[in-house]
Amino acid sequence: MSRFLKTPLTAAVCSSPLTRRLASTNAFWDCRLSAVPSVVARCPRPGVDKGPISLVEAGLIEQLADLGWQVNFDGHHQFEEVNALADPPIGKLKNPRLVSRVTESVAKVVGGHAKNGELPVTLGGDHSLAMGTISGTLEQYPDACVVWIDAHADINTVETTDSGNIHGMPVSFLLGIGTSVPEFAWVKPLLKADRLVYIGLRDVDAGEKRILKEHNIKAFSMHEVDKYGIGKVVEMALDHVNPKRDRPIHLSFDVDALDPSVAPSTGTPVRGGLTFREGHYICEEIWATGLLVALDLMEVNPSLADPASVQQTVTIGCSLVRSALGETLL
Ligand SMILES: [Mn+2]
Repeated sequence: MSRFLKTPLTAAVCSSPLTRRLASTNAFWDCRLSAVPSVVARCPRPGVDKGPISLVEAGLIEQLADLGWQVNFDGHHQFEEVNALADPPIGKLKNPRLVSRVTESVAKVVGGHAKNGELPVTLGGDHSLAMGTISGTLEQYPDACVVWIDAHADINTVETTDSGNIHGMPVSFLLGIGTSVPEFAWVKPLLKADRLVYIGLRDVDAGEKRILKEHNIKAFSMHEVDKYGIGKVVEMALDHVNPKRDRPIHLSFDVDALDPSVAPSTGTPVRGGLTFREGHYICEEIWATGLLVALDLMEVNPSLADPASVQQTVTIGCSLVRSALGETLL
């Protein structure tokens, strides 16, 4: 059951190995959480690019077909080579040309699938990719809302970012907050602040907290999940961005929203996160609305942990996607 997608239900699985060509340069892999010694110790961290392919190798395409989806998977997207040395920072922003080119290309791919009535499922990869996926969705569905599941708000601006890592900034670009960067002129500020809601936040920079308040952006941190329970939180989140349950929904799910004990192999783990069931419940409830038009599953990074932890993270990545695409417990 889906209000916006064509039948037979068709998923277009896009895997976006952003950053692969920089893996050896170390340029992209500076950490956001410099206060966490264990994270610093593991930087730089090539390997986010392997996240998408490991989900596919784990059988995701077949699993979605078993759920009744027609699945189009056209391999892993290849992007124009950008020489890291020819991509010096713009202000603080790291690898701006590469990120801009890859995300713009993702926007076109996702927008094309959405226009076709298919459900774009983007596997990442760096969460900066959501600049592309959400731009693609909003191009086709201007009144869509975004449900962003994450430990982080990813809403730093050119002014507030300390690290210059663009994966901490995609939401501000989509909202058109902060000084605009000519390199990212293609990102139109199509997202309205009242069409965005967060669940799972627990590591938000001071500047980001200010932005959330100033723009009145609804966010349910882990505090609210503890206080109200995940069922109530998802209901309140949808009441905010989708009060009549008639707007298309773009679900952008960063696996670091889950507790590191559940999904250990990710770039910026933060303790105190969503449980296995809370993560799946969100996906199940979004699917149950019949309004899902796009899904991102981001920041699976198989290079960061021991093999058992990697397998655990990849397996849960697959099961989150299945839950968001209609798998139920009964
Ligand atoms: Mn994120």
